[in-house]
Amino acid sequence: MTRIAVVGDVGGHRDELASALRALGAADGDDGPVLPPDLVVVQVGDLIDRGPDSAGVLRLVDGVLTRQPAQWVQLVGNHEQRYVHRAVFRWPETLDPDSAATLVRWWRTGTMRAAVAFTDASGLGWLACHGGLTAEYRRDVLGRPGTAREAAEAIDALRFDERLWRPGAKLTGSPDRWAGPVWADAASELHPSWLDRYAERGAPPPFAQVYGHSQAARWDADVPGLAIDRHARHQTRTVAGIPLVGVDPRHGRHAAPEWSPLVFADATLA
Ligand SMILES: [Mn+2]
Repeated sequence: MTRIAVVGDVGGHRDELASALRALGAADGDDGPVLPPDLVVVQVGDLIDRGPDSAGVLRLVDGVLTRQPAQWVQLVGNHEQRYVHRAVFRWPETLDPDSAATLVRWWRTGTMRAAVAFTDASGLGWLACHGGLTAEYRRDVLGRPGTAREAAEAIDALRFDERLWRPGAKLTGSPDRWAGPVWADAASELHPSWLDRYAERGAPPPFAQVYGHSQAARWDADVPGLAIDRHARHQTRTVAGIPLVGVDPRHGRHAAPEWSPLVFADATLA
């Protein structure tokens, strides 16, 4: 059986990523981490920027993708978007040319994707993408996929389509229920979208989701209906029994004091 570890935004913190992998059982090989055979890592995007060593993060991940390609799923975040699509926002840091070329190669070859699906031990389907999928984007852009797997395939089919990158409140300042899966903001777009759909029509989300990019609340907040794990740095909103889990540890220039990947025992990649 497979353990799936969903790793939140890394933000250029190579040492944090390496120690998280070590805690998951990775060995320190001569060329970088070697994952144990039962482990698949899903990284939700935003590997780069903010922290001290974006280039080192990309070298580490590129090594695992080369040596153990079946055991690492790399998703695209809006920080990678600057290199594989267009720089739609300004950022004070710029990758060196080799690092930028790595991202472009991953995107062109399909090594880096926009979404992935898996099934947990209870049989629940999960969609993973950088920002999360709103109910409106699922309905109007993707054509109502009924399963996490169909949703992931529909999102990935947009990899060279402008609609994949549709921005939301984090870029424009105005909440947009049609914000795309790279940009949707948990507090103002993703959570209200599914909560309203359920409140209006009694329709539960068709699958669970795990995403990075933003968190719905501050770590010290006390929000009804939102479970905040301050140690792991996960935030879970449950809509009609279906979880939406944010895993962005929100590292800044300095790493979060504590954080962990979200681990699913006995899961199956779609
Ligand atoms: Mn992001």
